[in-house]
Amino acid sequence: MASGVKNLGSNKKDSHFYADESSGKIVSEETMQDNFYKEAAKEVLRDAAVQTQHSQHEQASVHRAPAGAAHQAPTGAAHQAPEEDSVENQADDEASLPQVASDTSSPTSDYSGDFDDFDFVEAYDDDPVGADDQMLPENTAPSAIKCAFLGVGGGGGKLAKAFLDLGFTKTLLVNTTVKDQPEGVPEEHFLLLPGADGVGKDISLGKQVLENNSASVEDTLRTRIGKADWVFVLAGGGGGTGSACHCLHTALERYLKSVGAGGKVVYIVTKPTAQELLNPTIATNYESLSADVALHPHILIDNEKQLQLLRGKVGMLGLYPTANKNFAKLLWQVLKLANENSPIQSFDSKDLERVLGTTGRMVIGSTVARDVSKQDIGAMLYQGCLKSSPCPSPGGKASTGVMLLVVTPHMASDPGVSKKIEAALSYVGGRTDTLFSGVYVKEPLPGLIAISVIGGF
Ligand SMILES: Nc1nc2c(ncn2[C@@H]2O[C@H](COP(=O)(O)OP(=O)(O)OP(=O)(O)O)[C@@H](O)[C@H]2O)c(=O)[nH]1
Ligand SMILES: [Mg+2]
Repeated sequence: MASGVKNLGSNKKDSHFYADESSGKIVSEETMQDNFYKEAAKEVLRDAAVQTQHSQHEQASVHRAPAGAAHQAPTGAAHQAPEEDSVENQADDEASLPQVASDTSSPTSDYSGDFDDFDFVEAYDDDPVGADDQMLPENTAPSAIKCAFLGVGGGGGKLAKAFLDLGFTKTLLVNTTVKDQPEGVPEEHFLLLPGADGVGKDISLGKQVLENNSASVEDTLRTRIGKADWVFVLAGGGGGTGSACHCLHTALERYLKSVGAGGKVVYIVTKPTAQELLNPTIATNYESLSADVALHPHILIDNEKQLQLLRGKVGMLGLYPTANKNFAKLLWQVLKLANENSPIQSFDSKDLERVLGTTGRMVIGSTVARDVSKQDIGAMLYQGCLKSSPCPSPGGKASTGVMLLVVTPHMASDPGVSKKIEAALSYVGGRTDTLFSGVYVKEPLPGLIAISVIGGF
C-alpha cells in the first residue's frame, strides 16, 4: 500500500475508504487502487527512463576508457568508479544528456572505426617478418667491426668453428657433405649444399656445386646472419670444396650490398703442408685458390709452418684444433683491441677497416718480449711477430701495417720503456707505407706483447 494512506473502514456496499494524508482527501478503495497503479506505472516509466540514460552514459564512457574497465565491471561496480560517477551526475541532469551524447558522439565515431588513419604508426616498429625465425644471435665476442665468418669445406668449417667457439655466433659452415664437418657445431650454423656428397678434391665439381647454390648461400646469409659489414671466408686450400670458395664471391658482395655493409669480403685460406703439396691435385687446387683470392684482401695460413711450430707441443689429434684456436684468438685480439680505448694511443675501427680493406695479402703475428730493457726492442718485436706468425713471410714492402703493443701499468709509467716503445713503433713505421699503432695497458701480462698485421703485398 502506498505510504501516507490510512485505512478508515468500509461502507455498506462493502467498499473501503482511505484517507490520503498527502492530499487531505478521503478516497474510495477503487480510486485508491487506481491511484496506486497510476503511481506504480509512473515509477516503472521513470525507472525505465533512468535505465536508458544509464546505458547511454555507460556506452559513452566505455568509448572514452580504453582500459575497458566499464566493460568488465557490472553496472554497480562501474558506478563506484570516480570517472563513472561524474558521468552519472551529468545523467541526473536531464538537460545535460544531449550535451553528453553530443560530446561523445564525435570521438565515438572516430574511435569506433578501425584506426584507418593511424594504422601506419607501428608499421616500422616490428622486426622484419619471417627473417628472425632463423636469425643467429648477435656475436658475443667483442669486436670493433660487425663481422660474419663463412667456413667453406671441411678445413674451412673447422677454422670457422674456432671463431664460433670464441663467441662469433654469426658463423655459418657451408659444405657439400655432412661427413667432414666438425663436431659440436649446432645445426643452425650448417648449410648443406645439395648436388654432391663431397666433391673428392674435384675443384670443377666444387665450383659447379657452389655456383648452383650461390643464391641459397646469399639468402641464408641474409636470413641467418642479417647485417654484417665484413665477411671472412675461411677455406682449406687443396681440397675440392674449399678451394672453389671464390665462386661465391659475387653472391657475397651482393649480400653485403643488400644489407648496406661498409666492409668487404676477406679470405682466410690455408696453404697445404709440404707433404700434401707433393700431390698434384692438391697443389693445383691450392694454386687455383691462391690466384682467385690474390686481388682481394686475404690472409694465407701456412699449414706447414703452423704445424711445425706446434709439433712436439701438441699430439697429432690436437694439431689442427690447437692451430685453429690460436689463429682465431690472434685475429680476434686485433678486432677486440680496435674496440678498446687506450690512455696512451688507440687503434680504432677506422684504422682496422683501412688495413682489412687493403687489397692483397696480409700477414698477422704476435710475440712477447719478456725483457723490455734490451736496446733493439723495435727489431725484436717486428721480427718476432713475423717469425711466430702462422702466415708465410711477407714478400716486399707492405702498404699498410698495424703494430699493437700491450704493456703493464708498470711498463707504461717507466720513462725508459716508453722511449723503447716509441723506437719500436718507428722501426715498424719505416717498413710500411702507412702505420697504424695502438698501445694498451693491461695486467697481468707475461711481458710486453706485440701484435702486428702488415698487408698489401
Ligand atoms: N689450418 C687448417 N687446415 C686444415 C684443417 N683441415 C683441413 N685443412 C687443410 O685443408 C686442406 C683441404 O681439406 P678440406 O678442407 O677437408 O677439403 P674440402 O674443402 O672439404 O674439399 P673436399 O673434401 O675435396 O670436398 C687439407 O689438405 C689441409 O691442408 C684445419 O682444421 N685447419
Ligand atoms: Mg671435404
